[in-house]
Formats: sequence, structure tokens, C-alpha cells
Amino acid sequence: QEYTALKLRVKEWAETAKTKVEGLIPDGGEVYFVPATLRPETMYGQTCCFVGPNITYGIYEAVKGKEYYFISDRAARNMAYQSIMPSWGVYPKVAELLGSDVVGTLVHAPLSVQKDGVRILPMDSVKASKGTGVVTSVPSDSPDDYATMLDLVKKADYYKIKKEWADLPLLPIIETPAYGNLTAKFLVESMKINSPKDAKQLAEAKDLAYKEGFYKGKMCYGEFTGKSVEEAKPLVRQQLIDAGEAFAYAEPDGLVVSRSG
Ligand code: ZZB
Repeated sequence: QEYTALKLRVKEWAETAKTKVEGLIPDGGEVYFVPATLRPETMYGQTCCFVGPNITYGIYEAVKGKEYYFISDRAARNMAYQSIMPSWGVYPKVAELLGSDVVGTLVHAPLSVQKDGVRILPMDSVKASKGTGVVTSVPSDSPDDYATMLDLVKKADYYKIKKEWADLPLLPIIETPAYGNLTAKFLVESMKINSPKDAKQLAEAKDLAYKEGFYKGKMCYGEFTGKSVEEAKPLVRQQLIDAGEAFAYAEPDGLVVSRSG
């Protein structure tokens, strides 16, 4: 799997995170949350970024004294063998935090219409074993994100978040013949998905959204408006990479199995 790893720069830490990070990042150093995405063309519509509240994350030094990535241990290790970390096979960990420690942190999300930044929010279905364990949220086009957003808004107190961190307008980014320009909302409603825990139905909705979006979708927002998603995807990706706001990250699936077998 070739992902686009996006760099969401920390603007303001949540209280718990601030205490744990204090003194560990040098002056002039920036920390980035790094979600792995297969949909760079949807980045305009980011409304928040998810972490698993019970997952343990690290902050790793990626550019000496300058760039620090908030990701899973597993992702840091993989990155160390993809020339993303400063030296081959090495991934210096400067801090360890729980997902719940960083909920409420404000980050800058590249390309997002939320120019003042988006919040780090909890998502129980984030897998520690996939991508970087950090997931950027595009509720207009990702059924999982849309279902989670509804739940966060409905039970903001239970999740210990401010309702307005999750309750943001959906941005139409991609027009499709079958589902209109808010694919995730359309699918979640028409399939009567009531909770982010409806894993089976959400997986089905995700599959439908991917196919319709990729093969029939047309951009209706941003610089590539009018182009097909198939054309726009690599263009947006390259633009982010050229701006230093993203990098390629590959998931080495199957490697471990074949080595031990
Ligand atoms: C933004 C985005 C916008 C995504 C969209 C999807 C969609 P896949 O297909 O199963 O490989 N993701 C990444 N890492 C994790 C994780 N650790 N746990 C849970 N979800 C994760 O899934 C790749 C997508 O799953 C990624 O792309 C990411 O969400 C999420 F409009 O990033 B995506 C129809 C999907 N639309």
C-alpha cells in the first residue's frame, strides 16, 4: 500500500499532552501529527484528525532538531527503513503518549478549508496496526469519518470534547453520479448506518465510496475543479509533497509473514 503521509503541525497542545511534552522538543522544533491517507484529493475537506484513545504513540525525531512525528511505534520503525528518518533503521523516540492525552490538540491541516486549524479527536476504530495509527478525517467522503463525527457531536460530554470541535460543515469536494457531492453522508443515510461500531456496513460503504469516487468522481472544489478524481489524485499529492507538507509512505504488508515462513 502506497500512502500519502500528511504533516499536520501542532499549533497548541491539549493540557495533558503539554505536560508530557514539556522540555522534550528543542526550540525551533515542530511536532507534526502524520496521518496516512489513500485520498489526498479530499484533503480540502479535513475537519479533524483522529487518534485511538487507548493506543500508545511516540514522538520521533525525523529531521534533527527540527521535525518530530507523532505516530505509532510500528510506523516509526517502517519509516526508518524508507529513508524518512535521519539514519537507516534508527527512529529516535523523544516522548511517549496515549491517544487520549492529545485529544483537543489544535493542528494545522494542509489544504483544509479550516484555516485556523482542526482538533485531534478520539476514534475507537483506529487500528494501531495500520498506516501510522493517525487518521485525518474527511466526513464528506469517508463513511467511517462521517459516522464518527455524528457520534462525537451527539455524545460530546461522554467523549470529553467540545461539541464545536466536531460539529463542522461538510464540504462538497467530489461530485459522483450515484451519490451526489457528499458521498459519505449519502451512503451512511441510505444504508441506515447508526453508529461508528457498525463495522461490517461501514466497510461496505467505504468500498462503494472508493469505487464510485475513483472511477466516476469529478472534482467540484479546489484548483483541479472539473478534472476526474483519477487525474486529480496524483496532482494534489505531488503539490503537497512539493510544498513539504506530505511524503510517500509505504506499508510493507506481508514482509513479516514471508520472513518467518
Ligand atoms: C482520508 C480519507 C478520506 C480516507 C476519504 C478515506 C476516504 P484502506 O482502504 O482500508 O487501506 N485509515 C488509515 N489508517 C487507519 C487506521 N490505522 N485505522 C483506521 N483507519 C485508517 O484504508 C485507508 C483509509 O483508511 C485511509 O484513507 C484513512 O482514511 C483510513 F474520503 O484518509 B483515509 C471511502 C474512503 N474515503
